[in-house]
Amino acid sequence: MVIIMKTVITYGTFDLFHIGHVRILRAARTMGDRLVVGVSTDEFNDLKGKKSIFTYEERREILESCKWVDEVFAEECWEQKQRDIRRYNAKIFVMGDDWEGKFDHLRGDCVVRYVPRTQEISTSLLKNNLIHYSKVI
Ligand code: C2G
Repeated sequence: MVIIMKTVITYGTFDLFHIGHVRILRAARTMGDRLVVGVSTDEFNDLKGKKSIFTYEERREILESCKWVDEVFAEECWEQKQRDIRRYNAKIFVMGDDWEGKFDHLRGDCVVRYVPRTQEISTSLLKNNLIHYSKVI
């Protein structure tokens, strides 16, 4: 009997891994049987105008230890998604709704789903809090 795996794919920087990341990874994984995640390299972060606290290798290792993630690969550019979707035979592409509409062009290759972001938390909020608390200690 052949079992067809329904692969879900998502992307992100995932710096200072937090509950918002956990929730979207869980939401994505539970839409299928396997979740593959493209983690932005430090170089691609530069392109995105993001400076991570954790290096790519550290962010990759953290994601690989997350129960909802089955495989991690490098996200090096904006244009690789269609190739990745084909490479992994992904049936569903998931992103937080801060990206609503930005990846609709991928609908030709797979289902595209935007899920609500977790409110009240973000990497930049954590960074600002850490900076603030380091001053008051
Ligand atoms: N996210 C969320 N809730 C938060 C913070 C983030 O649901 N409070 C989601 C984002 O919507 C995204 C994922 O978690 O789907 C990863 O977020 P980031 O690490 O900020 O990734 P981003 O910089 O949006 O990179 O090519 C796509 C980019 O790599 C996405």
